[in-house]
Amino acid sequence: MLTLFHSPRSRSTRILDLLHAMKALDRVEIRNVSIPRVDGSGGRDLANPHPEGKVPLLDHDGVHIWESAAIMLYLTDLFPEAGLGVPPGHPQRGRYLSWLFYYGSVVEPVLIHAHAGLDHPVLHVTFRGIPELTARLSTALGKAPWLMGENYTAADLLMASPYHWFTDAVPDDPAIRDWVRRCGNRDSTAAALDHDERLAAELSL
Ligand SMILES: N[C@@H](CCC(=O)N[C@@H](CS)C(=O)NCC(=O)O)C(=O)O
Repeated sequence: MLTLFHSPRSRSTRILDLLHAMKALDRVEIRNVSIPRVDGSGGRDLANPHPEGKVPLLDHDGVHIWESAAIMLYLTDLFPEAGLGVPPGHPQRGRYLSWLFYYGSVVEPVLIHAHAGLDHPVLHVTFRGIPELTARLSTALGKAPWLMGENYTAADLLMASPYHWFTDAVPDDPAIRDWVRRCGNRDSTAAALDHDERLAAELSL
């Protein structure tokens, strides 16, 4: 059995989006939990098994999978027929893994450092910065409409997700701006956001 521990309007919303895009909602139970919010509202939910009380967390028959990129990889591997991932053995598999891991290991730290106004040589040596991230996206999206080429995948969903929250951070590059817009305009994303608002009402958010 698959259970997603989810809280609306959070990083977990992108997992809900993926489940809508994969038409896999009937395969996963969505468990709505509260989390502490930056505005001081909410609070840790004892029903959430994440060791730090965070979301998203996916439970598959008692095994816990945490971190958005790991959950996306796990789900796209589990439901390959949905075509939102790149399966093992495919020549582009390594590229798919690289975008997912680059997100968690580099993109989110770089965007959070910039948002927090943090700048330090050690951070730059370790993660590089916004110009390098912009160049990576610009190069990829200058060649093809999506990060993996001709098809939208979970890599696009994950990599574009922070630009929907930090709209000021969207680079001033026409190919990147167009990609962020196309990622946000998908029917499955609209359905997921609608679903998320219904879940938010349950938690009185
Ligand atoms: N790197 C994790 C981050 C998860 C995370 O920070 N989630 C936030 C929601 S946006 C959370 O649960 N915060 C509650 C807390 O910090 O206690 C991922 O991408 O899954």
